[in-house]
Amino acid sequence: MRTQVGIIGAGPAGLVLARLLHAAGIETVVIEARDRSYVEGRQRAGILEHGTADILRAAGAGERMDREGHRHDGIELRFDRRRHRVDFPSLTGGRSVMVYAQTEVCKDLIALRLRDGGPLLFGAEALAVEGADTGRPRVRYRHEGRERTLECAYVAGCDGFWGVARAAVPAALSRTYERAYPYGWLGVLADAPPSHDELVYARHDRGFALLSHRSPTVSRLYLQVPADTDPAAWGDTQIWDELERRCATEGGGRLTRGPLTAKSVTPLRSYVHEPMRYGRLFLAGDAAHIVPPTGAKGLNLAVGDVATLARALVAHARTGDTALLDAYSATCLRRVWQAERFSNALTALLHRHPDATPFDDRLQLAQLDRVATSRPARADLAEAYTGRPLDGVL
Ligand code: RFL
Ligand code: PHB
Repeated sequence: MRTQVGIIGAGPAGLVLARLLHAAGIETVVIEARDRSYVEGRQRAGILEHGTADILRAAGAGERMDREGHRHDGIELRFDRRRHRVDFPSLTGGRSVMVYAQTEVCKDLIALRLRDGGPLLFGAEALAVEGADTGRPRVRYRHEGRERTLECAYVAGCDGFWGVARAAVPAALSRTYERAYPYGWLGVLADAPPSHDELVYARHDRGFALLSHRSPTVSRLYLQVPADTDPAAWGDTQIWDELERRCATEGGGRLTRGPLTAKSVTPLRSYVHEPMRYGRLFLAGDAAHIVPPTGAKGLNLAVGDVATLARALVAHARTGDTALLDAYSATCLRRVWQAERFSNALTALLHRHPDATPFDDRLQLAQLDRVATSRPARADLAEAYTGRPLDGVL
């Protein structure tokens, strides 16, 4: 098989890229290792930055998001049994975020792709990217029990952190930057209406907790746990009790409880691979970088990368100019490192390090108090959380 842009991975990065290129008349083939129901059911992100929602709309994939998603104008921080709201529009000149789950973003994009008739092969596992530094890169993959080759003008490695595309960059050219955190998140889905109308980020001596939303009847909840925790070791009542304890405030109410329908543990990690381009191979999304989920940046970075890549590929197709393709890695990495900085800082602000001393605890509380009482500190958080505009991409 032959195509203009071979896309490995049908997560948010691969699916948005396929959609943007289709709209510009550029032919793509998407190959995805897993089956459709797995990709559509994988529980992950919930928060779309302002700019991400705009890109989805511009790609013609914003209709259900605008109908069923919820605009959130702030978050609540809890610490020391007190609550502090961070109001986004007043701190950022009118920006907000959209609560709309990654599962729904992927369902919408898959439906559009199949309607467009563009090839999207499920159960097609890329084995390697070959000839990335030549004029004719190829993706070797396995589909329906047979090994095949996809010949491309360009390859987009959108295959997530565990994918194969990154390995095509020669070790001598690769630089990686990494931090593993000594804790993870136990994430659950609950058939229970959200207990608070905005997301709640809680810092507690027993660890971080997050109350998020999926719909008016489904909550998404997280607890900081040791990285090697077995989710099955946590019973439902124990999870609710722990969430309630960590989110408790003076005079505050109880959480609305309901049956838990999914439980998993995610380790927290920061990771950046540089450069994000090698020859005709472009890495995008989690294939190139990981942030801890505290700042809700992962999906947004993935969409930002592919919007930048689509613009560069379209400019090249129309004018033959390679300037934007040549700038791709540096353009993305600038934004990536800002997200790494913010995600790391918010993680450190809200999580309890297992080796924290009483001095560390007081410093952390002083820092939170500064966010609660200083408008510039709050504005800094609000600006990073809602995301900076993707200049020139739309
Ligand atoms: P994905 O979503 O991992 O998709 C990669 C796809 O590639 C496929 N694949 C292959 N296909 C073919 N051949 C191979 N050899 C392949 N190897 C892999 C995979 O099956 C998959 O379908 O990467 P992408 O597209 O870069 O998207 C990144 C996001 O998924 C990720 O950054 C976010 O989910 C991170 N994240 C959050 N991001 C946000 O912006 N806001 C949030 O609120 C947020 N919350 C979260 C999160 C991630 C979490 N976990 C579980 C890591 C909360 C959690 C708990
Ligand atoms: C989620 O709803 O899954 C979610 C929300 C905010 C985060 C991380 C995850 O910071």
